[in-house]
Amino acid sequence: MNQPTSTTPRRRLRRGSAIAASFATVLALAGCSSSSKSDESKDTTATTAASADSGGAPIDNALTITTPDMEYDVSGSLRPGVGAITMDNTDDVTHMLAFAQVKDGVTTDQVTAALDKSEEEAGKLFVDSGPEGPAPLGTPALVGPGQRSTVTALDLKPGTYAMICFLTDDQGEPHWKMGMVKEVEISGDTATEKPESDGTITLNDDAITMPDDFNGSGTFLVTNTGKNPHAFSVAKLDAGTSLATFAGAVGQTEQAGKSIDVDGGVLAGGVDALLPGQSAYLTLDLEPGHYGYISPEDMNSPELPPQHGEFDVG
Ligand SMILES: [Cu+2]
Repeated sequence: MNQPTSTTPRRRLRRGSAIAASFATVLALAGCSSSSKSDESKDTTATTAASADSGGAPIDNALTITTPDMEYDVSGSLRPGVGAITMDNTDDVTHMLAFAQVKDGVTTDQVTAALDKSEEEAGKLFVDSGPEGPAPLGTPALVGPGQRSTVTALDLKPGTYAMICFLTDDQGEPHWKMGMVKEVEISGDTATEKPESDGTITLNDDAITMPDDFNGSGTFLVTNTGKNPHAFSVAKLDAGTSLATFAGAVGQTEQAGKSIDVDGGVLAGGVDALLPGQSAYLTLDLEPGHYGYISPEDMNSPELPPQHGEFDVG
């Protein structure tokens, strides 16, 4: 039901807020991604991290978001600067986290009311909301049920941030309408402590380069050296399901306005929408299994983009 024209406004708010990249990839795989070239070269840096040891954030300035039954439950608080955001999906469906700064005084109710009109209308309530939407911070990507993704943004600004889930159920009802809109404050002294890195994952317009000894655990600097925005999403694949099949199914159901919880695998997190030159640390602690990774931006083909690969854990 979503033709390119109707998805454009909706994607604006997503884009740059964190979630966009995963979706762009997914939409691209379904063969109807609109062009998402961006000349913005913001110097924002972001870090994704989740301790491989404890499953928690690798730095002190950290926020944890769980998702019980269609809501964001927040614990901890964030100061500006370097801050970790953990998305721990405790629900039985996939969720996402659009995380973007709203203008002074904008309330959750106002965001919800504006979303009810259009996502374009809602976009007006956000800071730095240009034609492509709020600038990305480097935040957790799509997180499937029972999965967790931690992101430590390196350049958080003080202010009020809205968290929104744009995924839908099979009837097309968006999660934000069921309660997945929430605000958090970022305030206080600027935090500068960064996680220690176990290697670099490089995203560019042609490929993803993984660390040599990558085994699915550790904290990795994810950096976009390309000319377009890129995300990094990880999916745990069931035996017999290829990355192309799973990603295609996710894209097609999203495209059809249905739940993206398809058979064949689960979205295991990642980093959303990094602009050219932007970086983020991603800490993974993946359970044993077969995985695929993908950078779903700017692809108009039903084929897998060149930026993908597979690996085994355990
Ligand atoms: Cu959701």
